[in-house]
Amino acid sequence: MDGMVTIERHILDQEASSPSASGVFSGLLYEIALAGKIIQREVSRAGLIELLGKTGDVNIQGETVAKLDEYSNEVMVRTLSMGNRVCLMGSEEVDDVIIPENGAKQGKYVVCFDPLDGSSNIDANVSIGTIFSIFRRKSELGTLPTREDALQPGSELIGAGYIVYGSSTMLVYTTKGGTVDGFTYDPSVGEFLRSHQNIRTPETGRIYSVNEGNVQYWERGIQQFLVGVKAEDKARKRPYAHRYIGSLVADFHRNLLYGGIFLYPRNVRGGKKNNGKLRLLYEAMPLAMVAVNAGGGASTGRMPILDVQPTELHQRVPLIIGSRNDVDEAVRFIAAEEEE
Ligand code: AHM
Ligand code: MG
Repeated sequence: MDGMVTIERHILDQEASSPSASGVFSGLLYEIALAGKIIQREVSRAGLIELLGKTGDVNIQGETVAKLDEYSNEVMVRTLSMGNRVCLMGSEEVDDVIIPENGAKQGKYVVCFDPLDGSSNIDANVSIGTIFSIFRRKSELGTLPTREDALQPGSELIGAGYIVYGSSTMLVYTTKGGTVDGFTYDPSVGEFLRSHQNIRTPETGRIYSVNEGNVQYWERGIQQFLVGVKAEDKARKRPYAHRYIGSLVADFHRNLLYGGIFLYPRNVRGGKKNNGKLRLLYEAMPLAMVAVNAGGGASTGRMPILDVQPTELHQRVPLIIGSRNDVDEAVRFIAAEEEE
């Protein structure tokens, strides 16, 4: 930790160095951090609630137990609706876009989020996370927002990041053209403190992360890339280690720090996921912005994730993300197979 810089201080410092900053965006980031604190409190009690809340679904405080992902969604929507900064939200938990009553006309920003990704892992105490994308609104200020406000490509992102609820809780975020910075939550002071300044991901990794049980369904380029990362090649430090938690934020975060590649390919021979599994707007795109700003890469296999124009709020996209040289190599394998 560098001299106990809170996330608030960090955001204010960044704002001070950008003459056009209005403070509204900073307020929005701070709201996301606040939502993260509230969600982490509940996540850290999940086992206890399970233990004590079984009879009649009532927790120790006498409140009805909501599913944690629904609860996290509620927290995000309420927190982001507070300051009239947001005109429209998109959440993995909600079919249509969410328009907050107060900010609809005057809110300058659009936020898409997965409030609790990897929630099927909760019962096993495995790390889970919140992922968010921030855009400027497209529709005119003073009017009602439209669905198109959410359907913006990654090149329009002005901020993105995630919160991982792991052995400690950590918030990682980046802004357009900015650095990637990480903040670890200190429960004793109730603050996110800057712990990782200007994160850079290794250009070449040593880990590959993929649900390899599905390898039979994938295109040949991916299959051959995977054969390559497992083949012994001392000069290239191969074989890579295989690590797969099955919780996107946790798998991504580990690879960001240590170097590695995460893949969730599309199925081309059977299986249902012909666009992969992960969602463009609030899973692939925000992590792509973090990866790219940390010196890494992110691709669908055919184009950069940040160039994909969304057509639907919940659209899925194949995802290859992580260390730049590894992502580039996977993309080359796919292209080579297509030429044949
Ligand atoms: P979810 O949004 O329903 O939680 O699903 C997303 C999760 C990701 O966290 C993870 O990368 C992926 O599903 C794992 O999928 P699989 O079990 O098919 O490997
Ligand atoms: Mg998810």
